[in-house]
Amino acid sequence: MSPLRIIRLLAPLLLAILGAFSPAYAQRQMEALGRGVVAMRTSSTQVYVGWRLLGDDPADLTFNVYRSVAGGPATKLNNTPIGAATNLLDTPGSTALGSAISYHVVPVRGGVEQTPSAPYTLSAGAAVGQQFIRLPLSTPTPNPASTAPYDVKFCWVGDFDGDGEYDFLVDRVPTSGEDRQYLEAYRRDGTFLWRMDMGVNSTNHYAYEPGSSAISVGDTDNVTVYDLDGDGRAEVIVRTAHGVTVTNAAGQPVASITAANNTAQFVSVFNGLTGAELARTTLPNPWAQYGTLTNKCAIGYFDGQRPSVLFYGYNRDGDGPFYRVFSAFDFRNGQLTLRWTLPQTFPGAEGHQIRIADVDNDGRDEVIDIGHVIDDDGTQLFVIPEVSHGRPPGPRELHHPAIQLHLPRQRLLRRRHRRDAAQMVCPRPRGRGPGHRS
Ligand SMILES: [Ca+2]
Ligand SMILES: [Ca+2]
Ligand SMILES: [Ca+2]
Ligand SMILES: [Ca+2]
Repeated sequence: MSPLRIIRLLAPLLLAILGAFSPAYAQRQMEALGRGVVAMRTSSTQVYVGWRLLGDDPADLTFNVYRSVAGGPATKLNNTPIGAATNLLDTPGSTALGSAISYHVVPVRGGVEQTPSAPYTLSAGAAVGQQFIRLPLSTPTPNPASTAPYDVKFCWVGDFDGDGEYDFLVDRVPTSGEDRQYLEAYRRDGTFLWRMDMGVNSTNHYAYEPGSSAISVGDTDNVTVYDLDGDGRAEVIVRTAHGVTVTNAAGQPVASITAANNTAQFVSVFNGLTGAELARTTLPNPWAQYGTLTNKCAIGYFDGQRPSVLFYGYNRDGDGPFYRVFSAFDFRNGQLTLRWTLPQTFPGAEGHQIRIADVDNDGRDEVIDIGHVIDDDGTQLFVIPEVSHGRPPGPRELHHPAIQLHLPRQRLLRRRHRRDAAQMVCPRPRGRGPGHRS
């Protein structure tokens, strides 16, 4: 029998064996997003219009683009449906540019128009090159008792009202002094929804050991936004403590958190539209003897199908070592439960930001923190002791089986490291890296 004939006969068996060992990837619960249409003036005569192609869109989907001036009838801008791009340049004319212009797109499949997108309105006389959305804040200062100017440091996005378009959560933090902090939620059109007063425990903003309910300090946010339960509306997830309260746009109380002391810390899930607290559980702190925890937050699909929220907390023993703990939580059927928690005692191998990715190609997400990776089940996948403090992993290539992480370093690393699940590359670093922390 010829070798070719043998291979042909064995091929089905080999494929069956390979299939048995290949991970079966379940469909991930994703956000229900619309087309995210945006428009901006690129010159005195032209407008860029862009929109979103979704991961589960059919490959043959095309789009029609419509323009409406000053609330007038919509005019189609393209002769044939657009399939090669998700943007176009419009030349609406000087008269139109002096008015508000609304754009929307309509997906086309098999020659039939589907559901139109939400419109995006470019205001009359919009500035050329303005690549952002102006969002008027509800008030110059959310704290009438303070003389400190209040600014915005971080913004989180999620669809609070379920229309498929992102709304906004922003922090309101004093730029000087020791005053309390706030969170504010807005619809995409700027409608103010609710305000969270982080309370008396948010006045200490020391980056390494802030107050028990402080947010947006140093590289820790203690806040994130995501549709955790898949109902089409995003939740707001916050590390809370005694004294946190929420009021709606009319100033009426919506939520209040009390505790027997100022050191107890919780993870709370809030309704993104109303600010009502939906669930709360205790934030594990195995290092309570060194103080409360400040946290970086992330979303990971640790079971391969549904999102969990990760809190990566740390504190410090005086001016000495940092102590860290990673805790993952599930918000399902209205209940917030601890999925796993992993205290860490080894020094270094951490950095200013974390990344979430499926590095071992099993369909479930891992947590990447500079020099170590935590497996989807909360166990340590590997540690590279020589890699110490640094910047977050840079561009990565998401084609499997290898994910490559490029790490800006703060200290020299003299040899290349390889691990089964990831390859870490550090080509001839020179000198001290950016943002060295003494
Ligand atoms: Ca929305
Ligand atoms: Ca939800
Ligand atoms: Ca994985
Ligand atoms: Ca894994």
